[in-house]
Amino acid sequence: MPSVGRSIPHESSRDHVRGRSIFLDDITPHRNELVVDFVGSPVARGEIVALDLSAATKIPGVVGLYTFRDVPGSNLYGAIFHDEYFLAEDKVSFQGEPIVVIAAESHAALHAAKKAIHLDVRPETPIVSIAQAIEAEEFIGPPRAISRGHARDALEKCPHRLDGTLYIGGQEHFYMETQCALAIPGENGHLTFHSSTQNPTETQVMAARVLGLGMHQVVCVCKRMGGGFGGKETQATPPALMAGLVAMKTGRPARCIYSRETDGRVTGKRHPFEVRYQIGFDSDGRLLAARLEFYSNAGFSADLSTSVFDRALYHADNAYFIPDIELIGRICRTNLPSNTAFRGFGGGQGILAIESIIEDIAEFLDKDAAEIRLLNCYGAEGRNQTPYGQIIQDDTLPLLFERLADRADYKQRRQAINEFNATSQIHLRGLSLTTVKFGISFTTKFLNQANALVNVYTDGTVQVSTGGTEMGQGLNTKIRQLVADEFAIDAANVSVMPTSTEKNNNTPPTAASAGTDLNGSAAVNACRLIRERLTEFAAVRLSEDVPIPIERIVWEDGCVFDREKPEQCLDFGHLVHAAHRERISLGERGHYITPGLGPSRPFFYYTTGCALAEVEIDRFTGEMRVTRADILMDIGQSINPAIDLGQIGGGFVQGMGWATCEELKFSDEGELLTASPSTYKIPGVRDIPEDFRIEFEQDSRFPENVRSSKAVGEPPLLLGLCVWTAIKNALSYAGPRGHVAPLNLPATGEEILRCLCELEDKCP
Ligand code: MTE
Ligand code: QUE
Ligand code: MOS
Repeated sequence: MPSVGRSIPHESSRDHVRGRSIFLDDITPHRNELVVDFVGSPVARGEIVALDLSAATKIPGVVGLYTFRDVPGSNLYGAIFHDEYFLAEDKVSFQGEPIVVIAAESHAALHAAKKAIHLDVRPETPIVSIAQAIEAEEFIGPPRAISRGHARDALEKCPHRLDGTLYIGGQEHFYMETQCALAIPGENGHLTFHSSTQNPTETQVMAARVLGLGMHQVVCVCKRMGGGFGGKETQATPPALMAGLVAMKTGRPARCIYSRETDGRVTGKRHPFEVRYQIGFDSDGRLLAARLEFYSNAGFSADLSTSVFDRALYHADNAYFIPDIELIGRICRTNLPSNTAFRGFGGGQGILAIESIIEDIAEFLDKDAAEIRLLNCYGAEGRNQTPYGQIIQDDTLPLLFERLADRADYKQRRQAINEFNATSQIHLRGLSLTTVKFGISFTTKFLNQANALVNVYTDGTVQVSTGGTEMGQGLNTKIRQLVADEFAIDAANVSVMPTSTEKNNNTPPTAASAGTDLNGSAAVNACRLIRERLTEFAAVRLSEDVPIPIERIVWEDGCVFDREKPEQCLDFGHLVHAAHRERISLGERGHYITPGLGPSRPFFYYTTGCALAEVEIDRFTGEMRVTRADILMDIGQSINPAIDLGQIGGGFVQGMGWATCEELKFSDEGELLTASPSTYKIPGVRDIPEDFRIEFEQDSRFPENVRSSKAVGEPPLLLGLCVWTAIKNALSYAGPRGHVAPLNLPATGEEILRCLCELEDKCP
């Protein structure tokens, strides 16, 4: 029976929950292993005027203290631009910025050393907000733009226009396992890292650069992560560099594990955005022209901010055709930790503006927002090209939209809500049906490739290694299924091995939802090369005299046989054993590149979906409940329906959290005020929609991608934003008709109350 399409269990369901899975800090300490921590800047911006390590050096158990002067290679590094200091030199540019690395025999010694370090930093006034950065003209890179037609002129001629500004907050990744790494020194200057990273190659490249080694002297291994969500694409690097520096200097293994508090303070988060917009439309609600100006808060360095920003622009249309459109903006540099990849990667910020605008248009025209969405969906020729030139081929969104509206009784429920809100004194209900169209591919072309190593052993079992990393999303399970089917064997006979740069070189990060597409395809390519050889071999083995034509050889249920003589079959184990005796190679490397990408086709395809959320808000407390959510997605042919169901439900709730309860607060001095779960609220089990229905289209397929599947990782997070639009819809029932709620994100209780008091003109 084929594996693909079946819900074989993810390793987490058996082993994570029993505590059997090995995460980085479960690796038994090596003999002589050191613990590593660092002292960071007490202020967000300033100049280091004094640093005295002499007292700390004398503490028993302290083995080494290192500053930028001890860095053997380049102290400057970064994922795209080399604009970050590994250890601060004279200036500091965010609170917590590492200055001194400490190596010790024990945690007690680390703590004592931290206290004994004398550090004096002269503070300067930091830039914290987007507004301050714009004022000071602190930008990263040149202005960025995508446009089509003449938005300014077209706006002048539109029957109706709306202008506004939308503020979108950031989000903390809140992976269960904090950033961590273990470095083990070897011979000839070699270093082996175990790193909880989505990008082992990045760790390898940066370690080589900063520690002054060749990449051939560095190996980076990642067995699994306790969650990544984008937060471990680039920012797994600093703890690895710290452990690596110590290992190199002392010749001893070294481990650096961030505390939750440290992780919260120094690692970047989702980018906050500010969007200024002007939109033109007609009396039916048809979008005619738009100008959107995006500003992102990047923090102190570029990190992946340029790519995140590009993805925001690429998603500013979401699923809607806008003839004349101008998308522009700037990336703002501030004195905050450097914001980074986070599930959705700018896409969510991109679509939120247009979704918010559509709610406003609905209120303005006194129409149903769902009607306006459907009216504007990409469709037939003439209305099927994005602002960046990509043609939307066989777009199924209008179909999905109508199907979900129908299955979830949108019309009746709208009617019921109208009636409820007309008389309700305390509660207001809202309903919103939204769409998502998420582009799949890295927008940086060279990243769209992967390689895989497949080893078949003489007992018929298989090991596969790729550059893809497991962070809970089920990549390893899906790769096992794909490989099992290539050899028509049971998935139990396939092992996915720990990710290591020793087996797979120059790999892209496991990101952009393309982990299975890229690494799964590379693994399949490797398997096919082996299978070709084995098919030829079987054609000889199964024949009496002349070899059987290759086309007649069938692989099925662990057997290889001649289609015309199915009773005489070679068991896979026997076949490979015999092949090996004939000196046929049972190992192979596969390489895969995403086909068809080009300047006006940044995305291989789109993963699409619709969601419908119903919420109830309390007019007096601002409290909000999601009473029901329905999701319908097109994810092609699912490789593992149970895993995809988990991805969709989890992504939706994570998106809901961003949209409603997760609020990051920084003081004017650039200090994170929400560095713990007591001040930063992620959704809990009771925040999950009371009635939650997830479906995916059973009959949809995408034959160009591996086993006709589509990527699923990030898109459902964006669907969670329909909870936000549903809140906006609930607010539209308050105050006078035609007055829109100036709702920002997150829509916390406070934010909901602020809108209510503005709408009802009862502000204190
Ligand atoms: N699911 C779990 N359980 N944990 C994670 O860290 N990361 C998400 C998503 N789903 C994540 C997750 C992000 S940001 C991405 S890009 C994809 O998984 C990456 O994996 P994939 O490309 O293999 O789907
Ligand atoms: C989506 C992504 C990423 C992206 C582009 C996307 C991503 C990522 C990069 C990237 C780009 C240039 C680099 C680099 C990384 O681009 O995750 O190292 O030089 O890392 O559309 O998720
Ligand atoms: Mo996901 S944000 O692309 O790691």
